[in-house]
Amino acid sequence: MTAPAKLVTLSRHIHEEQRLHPEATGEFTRLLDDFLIAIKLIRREVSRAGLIDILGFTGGVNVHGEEVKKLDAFAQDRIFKAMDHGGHLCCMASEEVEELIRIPDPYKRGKYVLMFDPLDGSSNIDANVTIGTIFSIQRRVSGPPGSDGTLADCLQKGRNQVCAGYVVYGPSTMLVYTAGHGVHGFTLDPSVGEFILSHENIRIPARSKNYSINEGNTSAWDEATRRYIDHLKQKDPATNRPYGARYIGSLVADFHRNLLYGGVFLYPADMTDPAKPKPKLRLLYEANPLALVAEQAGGLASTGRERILDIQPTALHQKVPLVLGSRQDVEAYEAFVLGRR
Ligand code: P6P
Repeated sequence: MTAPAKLVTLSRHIHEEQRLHPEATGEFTRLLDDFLIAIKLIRREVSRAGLIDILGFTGGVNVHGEEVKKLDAFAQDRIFKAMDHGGHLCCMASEEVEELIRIPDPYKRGKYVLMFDPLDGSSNIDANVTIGTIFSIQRRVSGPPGSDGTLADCLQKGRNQVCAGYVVYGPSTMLVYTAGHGVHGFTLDPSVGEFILSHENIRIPARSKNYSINEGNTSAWDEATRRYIDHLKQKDPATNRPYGARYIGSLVADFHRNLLYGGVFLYPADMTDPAKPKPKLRLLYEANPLALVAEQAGGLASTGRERILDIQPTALHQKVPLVLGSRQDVEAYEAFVLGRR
């Protein structure tokens, strides 16, 4: 990753990326421009979350004439209202909405599908912990142009995604995305409301020194996960040190740190009842988009037995075990799961 000398906004970068897709019509650029509007509004509310009660915005209508809701419902509402009328989408899917989200009449149905987690980790917001928005864009595969999107348009393998990324609302707000030509990070300059290219062509270190997992769940892990984590706690011959433990409990924050510094994030299924594995994280709008970013940055994403991007989804809110990050660390975990170590 090199520090960019040029001053490039996200909109300009997307426009340039667009030129790499011969069939692109500029619609993709306008889709992401609409999405950015929602992100800036979400970031404004997230940045003053602590004040919501103090300033009395705990209900009714705030100074902007907007009904004040829980932040994740607010984020959901802003993304829906920014994206429902642009004519780029045939449908949407959201962590906050049980059913497939139709494009309201009379708006035009477009050729893309947007799936998103509007505010992942929002339970952390009261403690001022970094949270994020995760998004995935697929090209529609069903029905005639202009018709309503269907579940088939959402239930595509992650490898088909045309774009994926996340926004991390931390000390600064960053948007990280890939459209299949590398991973690029943009930091919001709030004084001008522009996302400026700050991390061009992010590459995740092939091997890391940190692991991210909720060790409170140790008793629910399978044997391979227990052996792998115990292995990480032994001194690494290469560094004469064990791996460090880094866990925020906010997926976007944990992943973003691991993407920049190297690291492996694990959320294995709860195996308390081996006959009924209980994974936690969602495939379509958490695992798939972060898996595409990880692989485009030189990393990997796996369930331990299968690469995330190769999974054929079967349900909108399907959950999967997720191991994500530095390539050699994910491969090492897979070796433990497959009994090769
Ligand atoms: P646990 C937040 O609630 C979330 O969905 C992810 O952002 C995070 O990685 C995970 O759950 C944390 O789960 O069980 O460790 O609190």
